[in-house]
Amino acid sequence: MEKLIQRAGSIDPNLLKKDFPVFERKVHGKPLIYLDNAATTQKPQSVIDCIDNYYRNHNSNIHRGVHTLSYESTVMYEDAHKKVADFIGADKWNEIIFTRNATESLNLLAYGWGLHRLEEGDEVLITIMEHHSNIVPWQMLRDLKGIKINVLGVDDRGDLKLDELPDLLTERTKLVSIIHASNVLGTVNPVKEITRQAKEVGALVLIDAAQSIPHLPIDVSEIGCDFLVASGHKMLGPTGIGFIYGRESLLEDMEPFMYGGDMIEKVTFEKSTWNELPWKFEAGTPNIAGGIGLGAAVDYLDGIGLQNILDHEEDLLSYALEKMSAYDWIKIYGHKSTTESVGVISFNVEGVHPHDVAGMLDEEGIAVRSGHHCAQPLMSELSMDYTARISFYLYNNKEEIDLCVETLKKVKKIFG
Ligand code: C6P
Repeated sequence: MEKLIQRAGSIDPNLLKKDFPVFERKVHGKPLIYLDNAATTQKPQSVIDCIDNYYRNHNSNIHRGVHTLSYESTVMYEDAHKKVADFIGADKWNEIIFTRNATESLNLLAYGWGLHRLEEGDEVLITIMEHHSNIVPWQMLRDLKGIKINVLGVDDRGDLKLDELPDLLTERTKLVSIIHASNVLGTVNPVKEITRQAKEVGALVLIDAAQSIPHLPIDVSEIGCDFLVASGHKMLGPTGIGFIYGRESLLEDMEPFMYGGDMIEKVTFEKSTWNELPWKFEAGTPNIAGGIGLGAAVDYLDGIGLQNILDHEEDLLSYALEKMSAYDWIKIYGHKSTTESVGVISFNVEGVHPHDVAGMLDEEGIAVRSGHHCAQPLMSELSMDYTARISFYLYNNKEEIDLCVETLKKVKKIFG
């Protein structure tokens, strides 16, 4: 940790790379250039060691034994909740619920809150930028309960049409559920201002921070939101772990999502009562190793400093945009305004299918994603089916961007 803090202030991606064992391997005989960080991030040695240590030395179930191992596992798992709470500025650690991922978090809120608190005719406001995970659960409630989904659009610069927000917020709006940073365009939405306006009509606010939390400092008390969700694997943590932040009073008032072991206080055949927060929402044996691993990822990110990560990514982003914009056969989506962005660029090479672009980049050891990025409504709004996408993180450098652009030139020559 001390080593990391000393590095804070400016990021040296080449030094940081040494913390990530995956960069020791080659892909097709070439050094790995990992530009698929929006899909998932690589894991530092400290996270891998933490999981290894847990299984080697502490492995045991939590809340279920008085023996030493069970006590240690329980403390480690609860500590991980505390780390996440501190990381996002939550008042209390019991406001953090561990889930499998952002998708499960959103489903938990749709079932636990929406199913019981929304009535026919109530409205949920989302945006056209949403990931499918923040669309489909509300469609389930629309079909089940007769709620209405309103959608805030995006302009051709890739920004939300904020001037249309007041008309979409009505006295029937019970929830505004918005993506913080787009995993397709990189746009960072003004969630604090949107929250302020939502509160004026008495709506709750849910932030999908899956694409923002790994890349910029977030403070839920400053935003003023009621819920926030994210995935561990997009922030250097393990797969299979995500979380919800929820205001304590709302979580207390919510119904459980899953029923069974550990989420109960007392069970009789006549009636069962629920455990205290956050365990009411963590039924069954949880992903203990994953939770502890997420805590280690938070320690690592804290050691680097989120502002440093953001500054580094902004530098990479403007460098990449400048390089790529030099070629009129590269079509870049979004990034046309001065709004804050995270390091995500969706693009197409004229006349070449994005899967071919990604395939040829892979030949050079460069990992990017191609496809619809689980955001089909946004894709169709911007008149595209698929794109290639590069996405940066703290271990990427400018030489990697140069190599990527050089390879795109080859792609154009061969396929275009
Ligand atoms: N986006 C991407 O390649 P899960 O899959 O549950 O961990 O995360 C879902 C999710 C929700 N919201 C946003 C903004 C996201 O970016 C994601 C995950 C990945 O863009 C995988 S589809």
